[in-house]
Amino acid sequence: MKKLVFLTFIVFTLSFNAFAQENSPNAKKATDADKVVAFDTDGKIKRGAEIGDSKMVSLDKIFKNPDKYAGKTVRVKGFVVRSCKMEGCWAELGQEKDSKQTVRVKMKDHAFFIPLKSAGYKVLTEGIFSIKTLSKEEVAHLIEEDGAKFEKINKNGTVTEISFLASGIELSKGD
Ligand SMILES: [Cu+2]
Repeated sequence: MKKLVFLTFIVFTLSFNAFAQENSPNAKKATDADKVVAFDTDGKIKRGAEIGDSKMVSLDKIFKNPDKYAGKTVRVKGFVVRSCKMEGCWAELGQEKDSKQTVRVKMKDHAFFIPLKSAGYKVLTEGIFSIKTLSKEEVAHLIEEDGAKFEKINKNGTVTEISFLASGIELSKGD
């Protein structure tokens, strides 16, 4: 019984955390300026915190061994395969523009955003990996409202995926 209570607690905590981001005191709504593609003079779109000099890890390594990098601050490169169509609060990051295997990059605290038409751009981002289970409701929201795609949806409607909480992100023209 004790175990069951504990497990229930864990499940609640996890699902609460999934929504906590949008309720962060730093959370914002994307403005029109956030939503449009506007490169700076260096040919970049920089959003969120300045990218630091944490360890560079390839997406390939992450896919092979996600647990090893969970909880550590690292930098990754890739391409935007798809991104949030509503506010630009997440991007599916792949090794190529049309990769099937992707990592969901979430802009930390819902406090900064990438343009709505970010697909195909090259990405450099810094943040923290985690393995996340999204609730059925979240999965439905991401698909219906935001235009997300999932490789594998569990029978009960949840999705377990590799997530990346970005503190900062840089986009450039990819070729
Ligand atoms: Cu969004």
